[in-house]
Amino acid sequence: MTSVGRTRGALIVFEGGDRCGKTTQCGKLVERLQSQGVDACMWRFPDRSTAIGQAINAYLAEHSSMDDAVIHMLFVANRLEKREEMLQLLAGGTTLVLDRYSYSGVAYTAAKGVPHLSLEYCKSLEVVLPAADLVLHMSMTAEATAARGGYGEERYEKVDFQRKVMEIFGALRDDRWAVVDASSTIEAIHEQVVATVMPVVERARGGAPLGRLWD
Ligand code: NYM
Repeated sequence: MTSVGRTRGALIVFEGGDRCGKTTQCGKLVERLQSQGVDACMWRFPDRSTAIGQAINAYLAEHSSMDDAVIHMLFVANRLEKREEMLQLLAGGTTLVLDRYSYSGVAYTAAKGVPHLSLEYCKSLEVVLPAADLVLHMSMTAEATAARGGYGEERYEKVDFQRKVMEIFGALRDDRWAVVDASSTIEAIHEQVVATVMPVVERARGGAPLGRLWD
């Protein structure tokens, strides 16, 4: 993907298992960025507000069941329907902080171990989307997240499955990923996140090109 100019926003993504504290950290990061004069906003994937997102929500709440390939496609479509808006915001200088993205998409589906839904196949469906400038991997054991409040309310919140998801996140890491110890305190994590994010925001502002997923 080509550079979108000298003032583009950064694409910052939080990833990790369920109940690892991503949403709290996304909110705190956006507040901090804004307080430092950085134009920033937070999105979550799945975006449960769209028609596709509502179908995903029903599936996650176990109010409906779906073929694994179909639900995977819905998660992908839920990102693709936001692609244009995402690119426009970034090009206009807004830093986007995402609570999950395509990395969750491929990790959760590949963790199911369905032969025709391999990691490579899942990746291939999203190559038209921008890559994150930075993925903050909130790392924690599956057992530790299971002890947190609300765990088990949604599909996928099972220790064995989460362990597989975490293994796949580990295999996806490259030099754009930073690992954060999610078992630390909210404030300690936040300070580590801010220190990691600021140089990335500066690089994007300075014209570092936006990448394409999996390149
Ligand atoms: N999830 C999320 C997927 O299976 N595929 C995806 O592409 C995305 C973005 O949905 N268990 C799963 C991961 C989580 C759930 O939960 C969303 P939350 O608490 O809203 O992040």
